[in-house]
Amino acid sequence: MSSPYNEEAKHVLDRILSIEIVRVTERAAVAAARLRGLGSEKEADQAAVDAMRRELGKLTIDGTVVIGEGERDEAPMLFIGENVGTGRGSKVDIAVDPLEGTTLCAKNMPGAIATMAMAESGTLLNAPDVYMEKIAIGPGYPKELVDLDEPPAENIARLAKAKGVRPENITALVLDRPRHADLIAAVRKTGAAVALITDGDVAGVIHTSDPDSTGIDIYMGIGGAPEGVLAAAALACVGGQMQCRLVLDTEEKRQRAAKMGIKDPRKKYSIPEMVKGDCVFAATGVTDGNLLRGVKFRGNIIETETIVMRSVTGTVRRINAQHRQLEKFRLK
Ligand code: VTB
Repeated sequence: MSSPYNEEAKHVLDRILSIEIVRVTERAAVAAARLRGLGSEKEADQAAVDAMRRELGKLTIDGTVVIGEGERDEAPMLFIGENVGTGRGSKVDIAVDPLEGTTLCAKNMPGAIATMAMAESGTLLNAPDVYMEKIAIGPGYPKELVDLDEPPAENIARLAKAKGVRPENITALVLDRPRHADLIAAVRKTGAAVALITDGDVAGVIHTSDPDSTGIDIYMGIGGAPEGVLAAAALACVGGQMQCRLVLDTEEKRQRAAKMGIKDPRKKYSIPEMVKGDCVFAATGVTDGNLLRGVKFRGNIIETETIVMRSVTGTVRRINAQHRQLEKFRLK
């Protein structure tokens, strides 16, 4: 049993960590931003991975990557199962996407971010790098208002009714992919609008948490599973709703998932099943986007914007930082 002193120490540490992780996403974002618009997804991603890993290594945590760059045999860094941090301090699960939207960064298009989440050990869903069906709405609605297994028209109708508006006043955000042709047609048939994004569904899901400013009421469709867990961590902090299901459509994928502890390949996950404990989430803009401003290089000053959220209190902070590049300030 932990003593009250330890509980207190853990609490203080967690509060400190919610600021510490800002440095991690800031550093990854700056590294990727240096390669914006150069057309090289791989290089930009690698730069973000290197920077994130270096910075994670400085944190006083005993961390394990559960959502990372890939499975151990395919990713040399930040692979699933890698230990990160100093090895002292809280035992935590780490989910990272050092460059979410590699193509957005390579083409210098809006919406690339560097993002990560940290949660109590053993509480984040260990998802393989496969597709995931997702549906998400923001806070303030009746429980389980929308359902992954209901047709799009039914979900739009329920959401419109709960909001007290007509379907015409609802906007759904969907990844622009051929696989979503039927979904897009079904949503439009209700009269609701579809906003399409080319990449970046972590930010896409987060947009549902503040429909008044983003204009996005609901996220629907199939994206990456790692991105799904990261988005779930963000919504866990602000109280939105999300349902997800891994797309395990081959025996090979089902076996990979089974190795990660997934017994039911058709399981529908809600947020508390993907993020079972307290968590912190952070994202720094790489390119300008609706959620965050991208990195600005201004002479000797580098500016970053980060959003950081904590599930314990539901606090959302935006941190605008100026990083001075003078020799005496240069961070190692
Ligand atoms: C989404 C999106 C990501 O992958 O998860 C998407 O959020 C899903 O994969 O930014 P496909 O591109 O194969 O549709 C990304 O685009 C990252 O690659």
